[in-house]
Amino acid sequence: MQQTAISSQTGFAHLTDLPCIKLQYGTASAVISLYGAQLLSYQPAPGKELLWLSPKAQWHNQAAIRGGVPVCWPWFGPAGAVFNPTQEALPNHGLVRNRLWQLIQQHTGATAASVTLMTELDKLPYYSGSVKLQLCLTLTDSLSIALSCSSPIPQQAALHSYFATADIAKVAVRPLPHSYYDKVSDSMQQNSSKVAQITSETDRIYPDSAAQLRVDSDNLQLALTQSGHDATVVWNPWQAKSEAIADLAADSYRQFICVETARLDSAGKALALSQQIKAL
Ligand code: TA6
Repeated sequence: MQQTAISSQTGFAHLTDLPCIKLQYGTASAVISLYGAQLLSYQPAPGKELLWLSPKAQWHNQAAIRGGVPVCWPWFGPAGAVFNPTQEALPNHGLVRNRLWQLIQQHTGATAASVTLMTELDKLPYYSGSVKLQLCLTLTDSLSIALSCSSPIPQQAALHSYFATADIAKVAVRPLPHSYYDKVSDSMQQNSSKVAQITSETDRIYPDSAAQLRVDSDNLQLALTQSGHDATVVWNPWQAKSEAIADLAADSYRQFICVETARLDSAGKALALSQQIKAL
């Protein structure tokens, strides 16, 4: 039996005034920000950080925090026509990364610690009713993030995880489908192997990806289990984009790989998307 605990804390890393919640399960811990319901830290053992947070991340002035596990909802990337009938200027990756979510449930037991955060939107650019989105974080000998919305509205979503690596050149993500949409060249591509390795700017959408993935590098051996998804996104901005993006340092691209569990089908139906992270 492990000791479990949940506590509030103000601040994480250099984001000293950020409202956060810390979960503990034995010697494992996780920290989630109420701003964006964004997981910022997962340490399966003390000092073994699996997530990456940008040294230039900020959360004031409506900024989305760069790093951890941002929640993209109700659209992924720029808002497509379904989500933006009046062609407004709408933010990339949706509307919930820069809102304060509410803690609505917490539980500590012998086998897990968990919290549920909720945000309610009174209206969306394409839907006038009120919609609730929940994120449940469960820490046990792995960490699960489950995002759900029971309203049958058009919605896309992604758990946009930034995993920390000591060396991007040694990262391998597998097994991935041979075929993927390459956002860098705006074309479908075929990879002869089922492994993604990062040697230049990478922004790939792999439709129909498996429920179980591995992410490996020098310091990182992870098993990811995903459900409710229809795609996995693999992103690294590489050097030029790292220099161009205000909240990344010039060499940040060497330090993380994004492996994202995504639902891109925008059909009007409920959402239940999850990513489980387990250190091997
Ligand atoms: O998931 C990959 C991606 O959509 C990229 O195209 C890239 O722009 C990235 O996310 C970061 O987006 P952000 O809005 O956080 O700057």
